[in-house]
Amino acid sequence: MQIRTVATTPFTDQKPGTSGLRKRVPVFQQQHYLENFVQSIFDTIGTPPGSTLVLGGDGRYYNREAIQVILKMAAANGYARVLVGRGGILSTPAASCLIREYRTHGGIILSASHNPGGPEGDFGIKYNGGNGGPATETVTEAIFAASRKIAEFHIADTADIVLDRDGDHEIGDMTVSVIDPVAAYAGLMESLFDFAAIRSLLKGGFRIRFDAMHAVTGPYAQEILVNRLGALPDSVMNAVPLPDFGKGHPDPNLTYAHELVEIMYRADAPDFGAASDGDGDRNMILGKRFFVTPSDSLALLAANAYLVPGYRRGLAGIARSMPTSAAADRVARELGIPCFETPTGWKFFGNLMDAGKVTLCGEESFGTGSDHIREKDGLWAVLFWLNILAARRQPVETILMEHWAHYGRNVYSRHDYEDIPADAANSVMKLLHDRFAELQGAQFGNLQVKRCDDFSYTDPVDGSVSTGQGVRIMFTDGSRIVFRLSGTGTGGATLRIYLESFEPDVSRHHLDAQLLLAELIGIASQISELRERTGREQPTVIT
Ligand code: G16
Repeated sequence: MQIRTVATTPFTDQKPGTSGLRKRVPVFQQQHYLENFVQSIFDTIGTPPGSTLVLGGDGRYYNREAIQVILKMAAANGYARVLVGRGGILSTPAASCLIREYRTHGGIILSASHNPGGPEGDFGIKYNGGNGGPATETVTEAIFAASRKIAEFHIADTADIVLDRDGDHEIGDMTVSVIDPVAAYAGLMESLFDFAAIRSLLKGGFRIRFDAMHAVTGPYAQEILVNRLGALPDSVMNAVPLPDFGKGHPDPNLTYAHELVEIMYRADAPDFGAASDGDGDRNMILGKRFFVTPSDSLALLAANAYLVPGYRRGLAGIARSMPTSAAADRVARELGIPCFETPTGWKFFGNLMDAGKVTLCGEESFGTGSDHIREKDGLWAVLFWLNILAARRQPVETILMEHWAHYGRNVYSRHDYEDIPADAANSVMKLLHDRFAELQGAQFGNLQVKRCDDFSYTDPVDGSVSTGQGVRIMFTDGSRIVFRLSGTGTGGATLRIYLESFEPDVSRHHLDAQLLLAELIGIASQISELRERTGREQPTVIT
């Protein structure tokens, strides 16, 4: 095998966002674009002797091509072994699971998560460290810095590896092990949840529907829900991963998972519905004609964790991202455990979990997970819910209503304005900053502003500081509006408005969130001059 060292010049736009580098496929197809970024990763993380790497992706367009390039570069950069999922497939949680199980020098995950795929769609690449979690900001900054001064990359001249059969192959001194992408992950799930109880629930006629959205979770759901738990074969829909996700948008929310939503709102709806995203780390939970917000889901899992074998020992603490509702904080208070508020991005939970400070984590962006791995985990959340349902034998809606009756309801919604011109989005954010002083103490109907700021976070473990993480307008009654620009989009800018209020009155708990939040929605529009500055009348997505 010959190793080639190829001269290259830097690209200026290889700065990882909320979760890795995400760009349109044609950007990645530019000569040396992928190679530059991969070499920047290798130059940053080094290659200790005998290192193993995990490699796989969500099966989207360009996944296979990228895997072949990365394998040849890993060989040229001195790796001893690479574990690749069969067909190049690994869900993000399964990759995290493998990194931890094999104690590898981290892994490379190819995904743009919930963003659409295909020749004109999105592609993405991120590095996860040896703890199985997304690289910290310090590491992603170092990768970016390396990408700005790269002058050469190393690649082995060799034939492509056959990815569709399990087995070992050699590239020079490096072994490529093509492995079952599902087995280790499914085993981990079986160790956490009461599979016998879930099996008996399903056997008793409890009907479920899981939408894999033509993305990576199909094979995982098939093996776990159908083969191991005995769910009916039609319980898993859109189960074959396709490079363009069937031209869909694999984002499990009420807008993009509409096929599932229609099924769950029919008169003969199944008892439980769920969907996951492109790379399998997000989840949406539905009951019969009932949507569970991700913020409520986190709180509910925490309150019911004592019913689940893997969590019966108790929770060390809970963490949620700042824009996520404070529903989980109420549960933490009652359990007498800490609740941490971090910036958006799963990478901020890693240190807390590694330090044993938290067990459960969640984000409003349809992410929930625990310290079993270091990524959020879509199917894990589905199994956690099924375990609770098997233990409580009540409908999803009843469980939520009982939860709210006990803790009160943190009424919550997120309004997304997608693909707006970056200038307009930035001007909205600047306007809000400029208004901090004027808003202080301002009265809007019954609501009075208590405080405004731009959220910043000091990591309690390593002391690192992250600033500019979202503008918060907080009211005296505990309601709040948060404005934040997404860090995961690839076209224009996405402005997110997060709205939250607290409703203690049980007689109002069944009311629609948009209705309960109407006053806050009006204030958000007024103070941001959103319509005037973006020309948008309505959000693109409401969750
Ligand atoms: C990523 C991150 C999440 C984050 C989400 C939304 O999820 O891993 O932690 O909450 O993006 O981020 P933003 O609001 O910046 O778009 P995923 O599923 O896309 O990897």
